[in-house]
Amino acid sequence: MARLAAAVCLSCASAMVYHNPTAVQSRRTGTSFLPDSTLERAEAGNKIEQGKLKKDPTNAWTDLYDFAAKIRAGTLDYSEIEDFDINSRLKWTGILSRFRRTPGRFMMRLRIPNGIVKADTLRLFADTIEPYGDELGVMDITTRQNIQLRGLTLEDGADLTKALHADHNMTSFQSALDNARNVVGSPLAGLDDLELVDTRPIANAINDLISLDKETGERGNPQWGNLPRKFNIAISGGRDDFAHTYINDIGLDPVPHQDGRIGFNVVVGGYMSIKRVAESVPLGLWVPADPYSVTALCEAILRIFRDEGNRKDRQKARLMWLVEDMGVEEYSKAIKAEVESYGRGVVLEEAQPHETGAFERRELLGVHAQADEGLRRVGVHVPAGRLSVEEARHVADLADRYSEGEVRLTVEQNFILPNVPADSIDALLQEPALTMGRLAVDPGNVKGPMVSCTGAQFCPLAIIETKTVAERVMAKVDALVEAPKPVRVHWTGCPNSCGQVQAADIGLMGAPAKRKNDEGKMKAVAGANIFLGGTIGEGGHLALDPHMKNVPIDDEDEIAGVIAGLMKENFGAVDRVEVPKEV
Ligand code: SRM
Ligand code: SF4
Repeated sequence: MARLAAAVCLSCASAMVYHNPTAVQSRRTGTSFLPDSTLERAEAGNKIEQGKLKKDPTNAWTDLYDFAAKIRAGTLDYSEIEDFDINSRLKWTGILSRFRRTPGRFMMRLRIPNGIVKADTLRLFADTIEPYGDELGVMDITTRQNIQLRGLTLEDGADLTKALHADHNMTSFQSALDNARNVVGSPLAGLDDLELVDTRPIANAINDLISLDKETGERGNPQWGNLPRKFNIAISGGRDDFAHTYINDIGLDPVPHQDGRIGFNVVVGGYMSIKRVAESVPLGLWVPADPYSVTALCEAILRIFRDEGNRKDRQKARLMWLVEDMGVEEYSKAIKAEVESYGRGVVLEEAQPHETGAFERRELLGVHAQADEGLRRVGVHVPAGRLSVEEARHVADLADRYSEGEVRLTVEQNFILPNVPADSIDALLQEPALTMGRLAVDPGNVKGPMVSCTGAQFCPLAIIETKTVAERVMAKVDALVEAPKPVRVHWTGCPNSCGQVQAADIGLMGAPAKRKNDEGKMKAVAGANIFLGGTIGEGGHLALDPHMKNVPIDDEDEIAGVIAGLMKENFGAVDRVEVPKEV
């Protein structure tokens, strides 16, 4: 195979001719960056690898507009678009078909580096999805501090990408399938008196490394457009590890150098999947905490992953497998040498010792002091991360009124309003948007820490419905018990663990279950495996094996009782004396 694979327009099958008037010049494809040995392995690789070689997914960045124009002109309909395009290639644009659950509808996954989004962008999202109605047109905050829009048509998705690129310095490109995902940073960046590193410029620089084509200045970077698998990067700003470095392919853990400079110890390979769940391993390296050095490190890790990662077995293609194949020590040497080979003056040093003094992880929900005495950060609970159009507009309005239009998303699927003047707090807490509906500043220790993946309403891989069930069940649990500290209950619809159940205090993962029906026969019902005792923050650990298996969850009162029981046995919860009004 030629090293520079030809880009082919899907609609007319002619090389390098795009119908999109905005594509002014031909661009390199993802495949064109692969060395011959990698191409050979990809050719003999799994179906996705072969599909990527046949039709380069990075060309979907312009095919999207071509499809949209043809659909609008009535010369193409969804059924005529090839399966690989609909189900795989379009994922490079961040637009994912949800046909299995919602025929004719797509989901759009954004990239929101460090989870920081502006009020006007939220309004654009709300305006885009409003026409799809209350059920389909919703917005989800994800477990990567990101946003997904639902109910879209392909055509509207294409329009939105143009608007995002032109006016919002934002893209959905390269947010799904074999791409590096949204870069997670500290939600308290720049606000916090205990901060070691402001993660914002670093998250933005990594986002640009991944998703900005330096040759053309366009969004979508083909250099990282043919990875063997998904790739996650997280940067922590302090000892709280709000970014969960230990479950990311690259985790940047802030530690001051003995000589006083600030930087990160590098951990790699953390991930969750059906086949295996692994905590990161330390690389023994330290990188200075500036965008220039950190992007060199990420580039080296991505380059070696792209060219050497497993192209045969997708269950063994995440970074951890490559690190283990090479051996941590050899892998670490290779990364250091690669960074030095760039000749940019970046040198990776030996990992630095962690501070060991007592440290209590801070809370994100509720009203908290900031480094600046006159300002407060206010964390708001969004049940299961789901926002209706109306709620999204409320969030934008609150941000405009109290936090200079800025909203910070968290991996717990909530948001923070930063820099709220202390003397505005009373007014903010009385806002109807925070007192009359689902959004709450003080949701309590039972409902508040809940996280839920997408589940069967939209996700084709789900075994159970999650978000709506989780919200109802956790309200019931809240009516049964109160807990002295937040108890993190996570729900995930299948073993892919997008809802990170192994990191939860109590985690429910969709699984088969049975119970006797009225005739005394066993019948299949919605169920879950329940994990217990995952920890987060400094020294966080995953609960690798389920504590209970195949527990029926179809009876919501019953499963609420099971969760309340686990809270009492393990997290100091006690029976509620007074039942909250809303249940
Ligand atoms: Fe995930 C696949 C949703 C975070 C592990 N994930 C999917 C897909 C794309 C499946 C599909 O094809 O439809 C889901 C889309 C459903 C939908 O309509 O929303 C999906 N994942 C999500 C989100 C939306 C869950 C949420 O409700 O927040 C999260 C989006 C994050 C983002 O903004 O990019 C999400 N997924 C995660 C995480 C958590 C994290 O990143 O910290 C994990 C575990 C960590 C990891 O990746 O190591 C995760 N998702 C997976 C996997 C298993 C990966 C593997 O190596 O096998 C899959 C399946 C796959 O890739 O083959 C998957
Ligand atoms: Fe879908 Fe499973 Fe991920 Fe939930 S955990 S979003 S059900 S893939």
